[in-house]
Amino acid sequence: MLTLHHLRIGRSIFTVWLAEELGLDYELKVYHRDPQTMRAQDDLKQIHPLGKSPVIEDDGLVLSESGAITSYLLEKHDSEHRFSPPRSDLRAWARYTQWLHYPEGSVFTPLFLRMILLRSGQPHETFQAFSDGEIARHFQHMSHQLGDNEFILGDHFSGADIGISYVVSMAKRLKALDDYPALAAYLERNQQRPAWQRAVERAVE
Ligand SMILES: N[C@@H](CCC(=O)N[C@@H](CS)C(=O)NCC(=O)O)C(=O)O
Repeated sequence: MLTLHHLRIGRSIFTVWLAEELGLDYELKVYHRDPQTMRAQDDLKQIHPLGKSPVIEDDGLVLSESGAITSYLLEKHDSEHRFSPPRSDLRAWARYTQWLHYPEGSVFTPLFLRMILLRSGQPHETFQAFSDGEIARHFQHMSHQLGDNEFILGDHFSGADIGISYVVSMAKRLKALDDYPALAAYLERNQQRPAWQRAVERAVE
C-alpha cells in the first residue's frame, strides 16, 4: 500500500494531486509545522532522516524528492504514458525530464530567497537584486515555453505540470505573478482539474 506523507502547508499537496490524477489508492498522513519555526517537526524524521515532505512509502521503499516521486509513480502506474512520454521517444522524454526537474532545480531558489527576505523584514540589496533578476528570468522563460498552449509541454497535461504549477503558485503567494497573466491563467486552469480539487479536499490545504 502506498503511503503519502504530507506536511502542511507546502509542496506535497502537489504530490497528492499527482496521486489523484493517477487514481491511486493511497493512505495520506498529514503533518504539521512547528508554529514557531515553521519547520517540520520530529515526526517526519521518523519516516525519512531529512524530515522533509513529500515522502512516500511503497512496499518498504521510502522515497523523497518530489521529482523522483513523480517519476517513480508514473513509471509504476502510468504504463499507457498518459502523463509522460515513453523513453523510446528519447527527445520528447528528455524535454519532459528537463521540465520535470526545472522548477525544483532552478526556479525554487530565487522564490525562496524572496520569501526569506519578506519574512525577515530586513532589506538586503544584493540578495534582493539576485532574487528579482532570477525570478524575472525564469518566469519569462516559463511564459515563453507556455506560449498559447494549455500545458507546459503543449496540449497535454504531464507530470511536468505538477512542479511548474507549484512554483507558479508560490509566485502567486509572493505576489510575483502580476507580470505573467498567462502563467496565472495556467495555474487557475490546473486548479480547476477535478484531481486538484480532490487533492485539496483530502489534504485540507
Ligand atoms: N527538494 C525537495 C524539497 C523538500 C522540502 O524542502 N519540503 C519542505 C516542504 S515544502 C519541507 O519539508 N520543509 C520542512 C523543513 O525543512 O523543516 C523536494 O522537491 O521534495
